[in-house]
Amino acid sequence: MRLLVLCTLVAAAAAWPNFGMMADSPGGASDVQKQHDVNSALWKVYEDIRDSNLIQLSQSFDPLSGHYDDDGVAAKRLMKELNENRLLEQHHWFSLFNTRQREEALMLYDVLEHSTDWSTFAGNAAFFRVRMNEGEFVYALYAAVIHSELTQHVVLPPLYEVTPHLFTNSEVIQEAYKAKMTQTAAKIESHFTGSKSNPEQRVAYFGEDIGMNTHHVTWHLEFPFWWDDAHENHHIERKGESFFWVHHQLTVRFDAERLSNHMDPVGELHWDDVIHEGFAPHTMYKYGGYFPSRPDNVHFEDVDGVARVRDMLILESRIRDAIAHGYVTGRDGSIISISDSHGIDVLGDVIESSLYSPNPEYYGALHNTAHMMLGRQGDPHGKFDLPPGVLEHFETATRDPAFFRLHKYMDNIFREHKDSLTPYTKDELEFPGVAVESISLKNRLETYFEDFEYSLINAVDDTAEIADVPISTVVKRLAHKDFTAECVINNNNENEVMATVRIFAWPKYDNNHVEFSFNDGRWNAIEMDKFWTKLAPGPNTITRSSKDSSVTVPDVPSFLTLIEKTEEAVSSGSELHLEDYVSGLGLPNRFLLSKGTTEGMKFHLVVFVSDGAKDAAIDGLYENTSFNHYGAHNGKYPDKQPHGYPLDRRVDDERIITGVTNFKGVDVKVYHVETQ
Ligand SMILES: [Cu+2]
Repeated sequence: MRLLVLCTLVAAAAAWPNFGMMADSPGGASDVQKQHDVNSALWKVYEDIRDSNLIQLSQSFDPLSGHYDDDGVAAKRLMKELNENRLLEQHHWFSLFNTRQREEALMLYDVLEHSTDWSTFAGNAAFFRVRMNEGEFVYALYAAVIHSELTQHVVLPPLYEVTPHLFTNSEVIQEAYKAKMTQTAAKIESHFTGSKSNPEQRVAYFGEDIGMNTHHVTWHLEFPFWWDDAHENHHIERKGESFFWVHHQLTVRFDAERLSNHMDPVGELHWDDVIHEGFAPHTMYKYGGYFPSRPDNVHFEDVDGVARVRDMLILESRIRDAIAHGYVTGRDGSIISISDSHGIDVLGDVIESSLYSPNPEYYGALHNTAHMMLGRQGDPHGKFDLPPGVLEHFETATRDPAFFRLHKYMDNIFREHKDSLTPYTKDELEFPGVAVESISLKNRLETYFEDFEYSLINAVDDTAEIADVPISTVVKRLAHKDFTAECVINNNNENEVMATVRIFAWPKYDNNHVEFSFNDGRWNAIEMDKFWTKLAPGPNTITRSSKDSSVTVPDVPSFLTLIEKTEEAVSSGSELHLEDYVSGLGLPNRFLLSKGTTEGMKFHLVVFVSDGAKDAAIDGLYENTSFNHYGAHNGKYPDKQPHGYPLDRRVDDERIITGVTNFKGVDVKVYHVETQ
């Protein structure tokens, strides 16, 4: 049945609907038109464009005649590069970590971002799609759709269906080519990389989860390290802190998965130690061959053109010096204090590093360089002319278990900083008159593996003359049953108050069944949810469904569904309702719980209720939907408190935090139910 539906969709897509620009509101094209154009620009991105309007634009549009808010500076610059044949060829791999390739992608991003009307945006997309490297094009278009004001309501198709090579195994891709060549519909089973003799295989479902990979890529698109305020139209608030937080959460979640599978938490990687875990990616580029492998137990080597191992040690020591001092030194020698809540933001910018770093000349780019160092250990001197490693793409990085070792290393540096701050006092933590009376779960917390099917149509080569056959892959992915938590919160004040409810959970025991201390547990806390709620005087029963968790997003509809919905709206003249999918920034909603164990794995679930009026970054603005985004209004994050608050600082005496009435913890169990 499922296959049948897919067939009709594929047929619909083969007969690609064509229509001209639709007239609309004074703003220009409608959201439906924009969605249609973005779909068309990304459909079969390695092939010729199929949409006749875009084909025509690709031939007739002149980027120099578009409308821009930068006087066409970006368009002139890119056209010059194009006309002087300096741009990377098509059918070549692309990596954001390659400086020149990134510059080219960003030149196109700038052109799109500075386009002030849709005909200029769409015209440029069509024009450059047929003239620039496909990887650069996809990156630039994704970044532009996320950041441009023109595309606020456009939903980006799932990246795993646009560039499937970066999300699945080479074996699956080869099967897909075979299906295409023989014109035989295929539903190919995907398996996680490696074999059972590799213990890391037990947690491969986490690193290779396509939804988690999409979350990771999307985060890096929303908070790009290359973001330049001088160039773009706004400042991205708390970017460095967000860098810390999103990777900290991936790290602690990975550790919880390891504990669920009876493995120790991941150890940190270090420059003068061997890289214990090798990795054979079994993944291939669309163009550029296979991703390079790395054997077990290799010693870090200097990487030509990237960095020397001792440079990395020097950068690390400069950063740790800054932490010990409580300040970083700016380019001009100025002293920038990091010994307060804001310090983590500066430190995140320094460690990544982003263009927000106050002194990249001195502190370097520990994270970005480390990704390249680690990514190249299979061919450090370029002897074998191998393409970049999985660590040099945000899509593929987490497939390599060394990714988590690398991030544990950086997370420990962040912890050194957080631990240097004074613990929160009782006064700071208290919310007078408010008490969490009870926390209960309405259902058993239950995880399982489900089959997820996605299309590989865009992975294979084809011609417009021959209709597509449905080709898809089915992959197992971790999911859980929806659950509801109920909290009784007493408000002993006379008036209604606004509260911020923060929910975390951490594994209760380590792999030897030794209970984590409060201080270690809270550092391993997984953020489950955060939301505002009004508390009336007296007892309040707050029920919250896992489906509403603000750290997660629902599955984006498949590319073909997106196309189908768009074309329906086009032909009926109706509106598109894709609001739920506009931000792909959160973790997948089905991924909220760690796997747990069949007998039930104990987690400590804590609820902390703080004063919403004090927490709100914008007075009176309590938008639950905006916690996922980089900002509710004008790029402002709605919550003033640091990410992870109040568990972000060390707890020397747990009685202080567990003693306030607005904090409560209970033990819960996560059960894993084996399917098949
Ligand atoms: Cu990352």
